Amino acid sequence: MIAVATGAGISAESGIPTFRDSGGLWEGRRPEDVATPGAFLRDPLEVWRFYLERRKTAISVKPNKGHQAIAEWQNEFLDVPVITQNIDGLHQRAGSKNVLEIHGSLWKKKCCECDFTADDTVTEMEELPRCACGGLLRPDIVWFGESLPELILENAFTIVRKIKCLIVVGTSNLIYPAAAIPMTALAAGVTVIEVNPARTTLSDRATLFIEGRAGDVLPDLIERLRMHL
Ligand code: BV8
Ligand code: ZN
Repeated sequence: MIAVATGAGISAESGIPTFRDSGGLWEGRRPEDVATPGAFLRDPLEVWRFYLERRKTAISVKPNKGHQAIAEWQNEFLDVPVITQNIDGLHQRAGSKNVLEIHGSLWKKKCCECDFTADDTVTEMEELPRCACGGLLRPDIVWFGESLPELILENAFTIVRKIKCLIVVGTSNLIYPAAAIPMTALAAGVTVIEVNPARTTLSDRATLFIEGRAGDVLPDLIERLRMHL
């Protein structure tokens, strides 16, 4: 069984800026200014607007060959879990099932006061959305300093301990606990293949580092994997 762990880099070829590459999302912005509970407390409308902009970008692009290759593997290998740090929903739009969104989703909102959550696709906002309970509604996304959805994270760690091969695509492996996922796989003796045009903190420890873009490497990686699995 194989699983895939993805970061912002897999959506780069679709036209969604990554976080840390030049022209990245955080250029001109500090994550702590827009992706923290404190930022939302300080200026909820500004934070909502940051995410509504990202919704507009995500709506305007399409999944790329990297997303599609993974969706095809799921047909071929049935349950290829996709553990993603991304919130853009492009894996699902490419047809992937079994997607674990460990940092939440751009397409969901939740109440700051009660456990109300709902799908949400608006891209314009005049005034702050409120829950029936009166609480402020916020993007259902994991911000810096917030813990990740426990069950999803636990499931991700369980999966990567028992598979044969984890393919890590398009992440700088800088953000924890997401960056601990490939390390957990390695510690469990799982083959870890990293696909990235640049080396990262994982590259020296990965079983195999394949330098290249997701859309170029993933489609034929499955042919090479098939021989070994
Ligand atoms: C937690 C959702 C504590 C939001 C994200 C101080 C204060 C608070 C916390 C901390 C702190 N110091 C450290 C921490 C911990 C912090 C952390 O790890 N910080 C780092 C800076 C050290 N972690 C957290 O805060 C986490 N929570 O620790 O809570 C706690 C603990 C217990 C109980 C309560 C609380 C929460 C982290 C989640 C933050 N939310 N996203 C949003 O999206 O707006 S993080 C966000 O950034 C992404 O989700 C993703 O995880 C990360 C971006 O990383 P990547 O995806 O890797 O993207 P990046 O741009 O970095 O890299 C792109 C890669 O793609 C590159 O390698 C590039 O070469 C490659 N690439 C480019 N093109 C291609 C490509 N690859 C393939 N093909 C291509 N074509
Ligand atoms: Zn509520």
